[in-house]
Parts: sequence; C-alpha cells; structure tokens
Amino acid sequence: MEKIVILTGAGISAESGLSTFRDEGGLWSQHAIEDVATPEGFARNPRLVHDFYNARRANAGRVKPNAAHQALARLETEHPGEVLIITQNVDNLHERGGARGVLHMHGSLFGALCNACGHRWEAPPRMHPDDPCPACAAAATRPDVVWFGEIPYGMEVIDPALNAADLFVAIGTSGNVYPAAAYAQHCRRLGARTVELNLEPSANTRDFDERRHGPASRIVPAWVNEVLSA
Ligand code: BV8
Repeated sequence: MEKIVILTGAGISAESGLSTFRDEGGLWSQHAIEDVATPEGFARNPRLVHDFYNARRANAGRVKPNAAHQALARLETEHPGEVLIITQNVDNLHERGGARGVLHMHGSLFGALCNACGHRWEAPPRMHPDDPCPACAAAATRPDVVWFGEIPYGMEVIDPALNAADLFVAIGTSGNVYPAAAYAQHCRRLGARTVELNLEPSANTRDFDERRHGPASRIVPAWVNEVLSA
C-alpha cells in the first residue's frame, strides 16, 4: 500500500491568517532572522526573542485550521497506507484540524525548554527571560523551537520515512530551508513520485514530478479527494 510523506510549511497556515516568512510583509520583513531565530540572537537579547514568540503563540491561538489542514487529517485517517505529516510549522493547526501523528521538525510554539537542564513542559501563553525552569529553577527557559544552526527534531523518524516513501508531497513551503528543502530530491532519487502543492513555484520546484499551484485551502482538498478516490 502506498506510503505517503507530506512536508508542510508556513503557506498551509497562511489562509488561516498566520504570516509566512518570505512572502510580502512576512515575518522576515519585520524581524532579522539572526535576531529572533538563532541561538546567538537569543543569547544577545532573550527578551526580544521571547516577545517574538509570545506574539506568534497568541496569534496561533486566535486563528483556526483551514480546509487544507482538515483535508490532510482526512488523508491520514482514510488512506489505507502509511501517511506521515512532517511540518516545519510551529503552530498547532494540523492537530486542531484533526491530524494525529504530526512531526514538528522545527519544534512548537506550545513547547518550552530549559537551556540549563533540558526539561520540557507546555509553554505558558507568555514567556519571559526571568521565568524559572519548573524543574531546576534556572532562569534559562526558551521556546522549544529549532533555530538556524540547530539540529531539527525527529530526524531518526524522518530519514527512514523518506527512504521508504512511494509519494512525497510538499505543501506551502518555499524550499529555502535545509534539510527540509532537500527531501523532494532525496525521495525522487530513490524512485518516489514527488508533488508540489504551493501558491507559486518554490525554489526547488524542479525537484517535483507534478506541480499544482493555487491557495492550499483549494488545491489540497482537491488533491486529497483524488488520492482517496483512486
Ligand atoms: C541544520 C524556527 C544541521 C521556528 C526555522 C547554506 C546553504 C544551505 C544550508 C545552509 C546554509 N547555511 C546554513 C544552512 C542550514 C540552515 C539553512 O537551511 N539556512 C538557509 C536559510 C540557507 N538550516 C538550519 O540551520 C537547520 N539546521 O541544518 O542543522 C543538520 C541538518 C541535518 C541533520 C543534522 C544536522 C535548522 C533550520 C530551522 C530554522 N528554523 N524556524 C520558527 O520561528 O518558526 S525556519 C523557518 O523557515 C520556519 O520554521 C520554516 O520552517 C522555514 C521555511 O519557511 P517556509 O515554511 O517554507 O515558509 P516561507 O515563508 O519561506 O514560504 C511560504 C511558502 O508558502 C511560499 O512558497 C508561498 O508561495 C507559499 N504560500 C503562501 N501562501 C500560500 C502558500 N501556499 C499555499 N497556499 C497559500 N495560501
């Protein structure tokens, strides 16, 4: 039975109202990546970084999953073969759209991590550099997200899943950030079919056998219906 691996990016949450990174007016036009999405930036100004993620955590809590999130949850439930949803997103819209086994390779806004002892807990609505870690009391808490230069989560699950995939689908991602941006090429080399579902061609669009362009809330449900009725 066909094994499907799906990689999603900020574009799948755009129609829910969450900013993407590299589109017009996106997050990287409001903040310098090195200031808010690197360990060095956090060390320099933890208050700025906590506020960046506090704002995004509040936004993510105010918006709703869209038809694309819901369609992927349906695919995960109804497809007879394995479906793995890997997301680069740190929002929880896949889960709130009904998906169950989502792998957050860049972490989550709703997780907190202690830099001193490694303890993880559910993030409060707002985090502050002086917050004591619930386990060791050190004022060393951070959002549990993967910054540039840090190792993505779940590689021990992702790599075998990519190697076994029959179909790899990238949805709402610009193909600029590695290692995720190399997954389509990797799967294609191993004989998988690759599909891009995105508003416009991504930076790695030539890695895909099939490309469908348009808003995710329209093209993802249509694609899922085709897969489930095939
Ligand atoms: C690592 C944190 C080693 C959480 C993020 C030089 C060359 C190549 C690579 C590197 C290099 N120098 C450094 C690197 C590595 C670096 C990297 O790739 N840098 C890039 C910028 C060159 N990568 C890393 O550091 C990674 N770690 O490599 O460790 C390693 C690797 C493997 C094994 C062992 C060790 C860590 C990367 C994680 C960084 N953290 N975020 C947060 O704040 O969210 S990245 C950030 O950008 C997001 O997490 C997101 O994942 C990522 C990608 O963005 P997208 O999701 O694609 O969003 P974007 O805005 O770019 O695009 C949106 C797309 O949606 C567009 O295409 C648009 O057309 C489309 N769209 C818009 N609206 C819609 C839509 N589509 C459909 N419908 C719509 N309505």
